[in-house]
Amino acid sequence: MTLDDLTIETLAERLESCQLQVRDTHRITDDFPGMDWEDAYAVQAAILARKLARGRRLAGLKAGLTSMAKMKQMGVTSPVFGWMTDDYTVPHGGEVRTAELIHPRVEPEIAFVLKKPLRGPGCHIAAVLEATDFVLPGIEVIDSRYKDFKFDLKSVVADNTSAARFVVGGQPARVDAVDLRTVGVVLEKNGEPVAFGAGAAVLGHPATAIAELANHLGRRGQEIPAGTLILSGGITEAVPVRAGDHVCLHVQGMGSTSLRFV
Ligand code: OOG
Ligand code: MG
Repeated sequence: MTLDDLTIETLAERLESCQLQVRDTHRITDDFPGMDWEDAYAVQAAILARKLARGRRLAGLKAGLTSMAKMKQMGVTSPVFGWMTDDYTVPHGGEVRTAELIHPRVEPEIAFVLKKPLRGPGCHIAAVLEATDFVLPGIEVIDSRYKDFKFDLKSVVADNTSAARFVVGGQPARVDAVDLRTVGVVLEKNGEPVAFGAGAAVLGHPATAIAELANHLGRRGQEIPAGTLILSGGITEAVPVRAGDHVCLHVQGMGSTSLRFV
């Protein structure tokens, strides 16, 4: 850590205020070029603490920048991890109020729900599959609090990996009923297919993203509790959306989920 508690708290307040007031800001690494990963995750944790103190509840965890398409789109090279609170949840087929977001984009993802806790280090695909209750389609709505959606890794970690909204739905599948590497995904916007991919786009197998999250938390003495919903990361590049758009994600063998921007 290079930043003191007061600075961490000030940065958390700055980023959360941008989210709540729907305005962007410059990268925090512009002000603190020497900040390290622990600083970045400490800012992210301080934002969560602010929300929990106001009565919000944790609704899930996420891995991001887990596919080549996403890393290339954002110009970065390694996965990042974050969280979603209950107010980020959109019901299956529900509405997102676009005026509450800065410059939203949508991502096709596979969501995991655990029946057993996972703890790293040493967590691997097999442990993840054994601990998974079911998988299902998930659309993540990301909304970077940084100007023009441009950031470096530490800035985006501090900004809770651009998390904003998400929907899950469709047909939950057991992990032995689908091949998560070859499973095909089609993302449609207003009835037009706009992005396609297969599960293997995420680190070769989406369960790897969950294992990496468990290992990341394990290094901090934390685990992923049983029952946790986890988004494993965008399979394709993220697609910009605006008010009036309807977005639907089809995942082979797992049905569809959708949301509408109003
Ligand atoms: C960072 C969050 C990336 C994903 O699924 O790759 C992410 C961003 O691109 O703004 O959630
Ligand atoms: Mg995502």
